Amino acid sequence: MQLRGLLLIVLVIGFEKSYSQSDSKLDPRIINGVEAPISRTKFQVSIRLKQHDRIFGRGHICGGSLIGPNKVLTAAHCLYNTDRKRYRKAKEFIVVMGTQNRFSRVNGTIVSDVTSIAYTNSFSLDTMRDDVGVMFLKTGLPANKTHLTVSPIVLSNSSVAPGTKCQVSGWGKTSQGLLSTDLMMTNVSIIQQGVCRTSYGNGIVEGMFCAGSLLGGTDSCQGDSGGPLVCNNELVGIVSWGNGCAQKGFPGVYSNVSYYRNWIDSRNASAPVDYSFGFLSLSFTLALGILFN
Ligand code: 4AZ
Repeated sequence: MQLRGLLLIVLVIGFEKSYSQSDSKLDPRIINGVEAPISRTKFQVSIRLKQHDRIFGRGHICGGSLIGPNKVLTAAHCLYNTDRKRYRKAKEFIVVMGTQNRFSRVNGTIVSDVTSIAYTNSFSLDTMRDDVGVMFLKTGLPANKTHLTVSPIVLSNSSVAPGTKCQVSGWGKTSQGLLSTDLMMTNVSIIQQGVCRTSYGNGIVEGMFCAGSLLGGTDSCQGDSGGPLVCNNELVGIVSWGNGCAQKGFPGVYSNVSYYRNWIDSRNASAPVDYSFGFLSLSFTLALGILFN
């Protein structure tokens, strides 16, 4: 009995300690950004779980980018239900665009159901390899008329030089530790693969790259996942993972849009679950192996 009491006290003290520790190093997360100008984020979408969005805005789980009138690029991990260890169904999502404030529907806001999703069978939550996914919208951009606050972004098809200044945006966690009400944006620089590997070692595989500030201080964070990293008006990266957010020496890790470009381009509304990237990369690896043998 006494032992149990003692154990309880130890547990409580232990808990308080770890709680206050994580509280005090409240890493500034889109941490230390500014409110995103609508003119520069017309392609930004909010991906939500329909079930949780009965209070409009509460269901936000991830960002995404509009890459065609009915096509959204995001991260595979945004499509995955980690509790149930399976991909979600398209009907579990809604996609919202043309909003700055997550909780407000304004003139021009589009709310769409999702008709199908696509991902690769090689995505792994353990390694975050191939963290790329596509969604198709039921009611995307209306055809034949320009929309004031929503428009798709062009995909990059080449790698971007280290040092290039780019922008990442989203409603992810801020330095307060909560999802943001307003869409935020910050500047991050593309980081050399070798430097990225000094931070993350072999955790960085093909299809990943780092962007951020090695000094820390500004970064994407939880809830920004799936969202856009834009350089020179082209979509270059997808927010994927990192060691915490905005920590010195640990920049954000992004999926490389140009690396996945062929896979992304070849997805269409009638190709829901897909295995071709895994297959293609396997054949590519085999082909390279044969070539260099
Ligand atoms: C996350 O947990 C997450 N700093 C997203 C982005 C980054 C870290 C974590 C990058 O979804």
